[in-house]
Amino acid sequence: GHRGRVVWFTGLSGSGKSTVANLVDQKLHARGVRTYLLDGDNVRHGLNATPKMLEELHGAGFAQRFGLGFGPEDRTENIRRVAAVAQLFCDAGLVTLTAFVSPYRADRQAARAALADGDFVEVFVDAPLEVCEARDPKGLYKKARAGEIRDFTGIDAPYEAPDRPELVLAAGELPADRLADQVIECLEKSDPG
Ligand code: GGZ
Repeated sequence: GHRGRVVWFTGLSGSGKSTVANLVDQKLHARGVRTYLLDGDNVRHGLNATPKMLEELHGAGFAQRFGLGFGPEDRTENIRRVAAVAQLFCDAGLVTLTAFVSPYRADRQAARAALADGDFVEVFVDAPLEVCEARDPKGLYKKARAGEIRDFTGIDAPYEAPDRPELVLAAGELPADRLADQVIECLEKSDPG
């Protein structure tokens, strides 16, 4: 089919958003579905570059104005731009997967509101903080606990869980491959075409 949609993964750092989204991307691709995956790796290094990255290119003042970090306003702007890009890819007929912490309900709501009914599929990657912190794949929780990183989600910055997501993944309990199958099943149920 040619129906574009946005599959919006949200959850803590280390919950498995990117892993599951990558598996869903591969599985959809294998079925001939045209997809695109937006995540921190391709967005926060490019479109939404950090102040540090921009400083090298354009100097401190420029970096201050246009770089995006992890304070509340920076996250809101990060998600606003991601939602805008996702909407464009969706218009182009792609199943667009986004994998960002996206901790604020209002920001996710705005992303949803920009799309037609049914085109926004919110997937809560629900792993308990203890599980994410035990995984700590990048050592960021450890740094946050030590006070070396500030505004870290779940430690000294909030995460607002979705009220009515289309899907909740028990990401502390099931392997990523099973979770990816649940996402595919959810997408097929809402659009069998
Ligand atoms: C949360 C942070 C932070 C802070 C760096 N808080 O596990 P990761 O490494 O790969 O995923 C996290 C990613 C979060 O970026 P997002 O663009 O998804 O965040 S948001 O949607 O809130 O704008 C983590 C890393 O960047 N990271 N500092 N302070 N995660």
